[in-house]
Amino acid sequence: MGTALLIPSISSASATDEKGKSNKAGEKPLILSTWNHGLPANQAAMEKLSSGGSILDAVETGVRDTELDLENLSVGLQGLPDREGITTLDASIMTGDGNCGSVAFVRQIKHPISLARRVMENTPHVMLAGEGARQFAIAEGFPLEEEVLSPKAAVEYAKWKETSQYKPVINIENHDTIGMIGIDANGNMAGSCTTSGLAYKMHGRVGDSPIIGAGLFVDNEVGAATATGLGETIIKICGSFLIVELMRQGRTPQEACEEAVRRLISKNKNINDIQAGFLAINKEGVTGAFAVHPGFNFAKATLKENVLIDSNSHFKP
Ligand code: SD4
Repeated sequence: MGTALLIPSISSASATDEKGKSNKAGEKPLILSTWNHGLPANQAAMEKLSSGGSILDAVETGVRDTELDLENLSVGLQGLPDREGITTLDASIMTGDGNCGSVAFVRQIKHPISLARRVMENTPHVMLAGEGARQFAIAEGFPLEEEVLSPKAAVEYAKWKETSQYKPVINIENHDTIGMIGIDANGNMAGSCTTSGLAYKMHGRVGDSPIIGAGLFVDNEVGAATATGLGETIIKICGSFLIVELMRQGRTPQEACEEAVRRLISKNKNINDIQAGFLAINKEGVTGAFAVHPGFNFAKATLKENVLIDSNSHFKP
């Protein structure tokens, strides 16, 4: 992390005057990230941007911070494992000119977001998965981490093994995938998304986060969107792509996020057990956020502040 704090220190106060609502007048530069781990991630991203990094550098740097957070059980190698006890990671990165890269079902890599960036920059492909992604990481000089659960994850996995029942849990302690989208002062956009996915998933399961258009989509001509929550439901509606396309047709970021949530709800009968949340920014720097259920929050950073905001939701508390 840089030495000079180029944005004011983190505030945990919700900006209640804009709870769940878009900021009507856009602002640039701007970074939005899912959940409360978005606060330190935004700070790292803004510092990168303010010290001369590109918006792509900023969104990579920001979520690398979360990938190292030992308290976080849903991002990085300390995340909760699949039902075999193996932690597998998904990540994607995209720039507003349409370049993108992702990795899925990858093991032993501390920074899958940086591996996704290498896929984008150093291969003719968009996505690498599993053993192929790991081999590519080795070729690129990424160290392989020892495959052991973090102490916290090991305790949780042992508890889960007592019943071995799989049920996606919504709003897991307010920690979840980190999706980050940002716009620089010149209107260039980029986004990143990284996760260990659903706890106790089937071995080989891949969620929305590395799927371009589902967990993340960015287009400088329109805007950017990212998602968190039950990935299967987000993939089925191409959530992030849907939001960007709705903005292209004239919806505000807020309206687009709300429409995506309505679409997701209309396609799922067991909606009481499903949480998903979306964030969006348009090319003017206007923002939107919406979730299925209460409990989703996000961090918003400008040059002036970095605040945690409670998202509005379809179902009310
Ligand atoms: C996934 N969307 O793998 C991610 C992780 C998440 O609740 O947000 N889990 O489905």
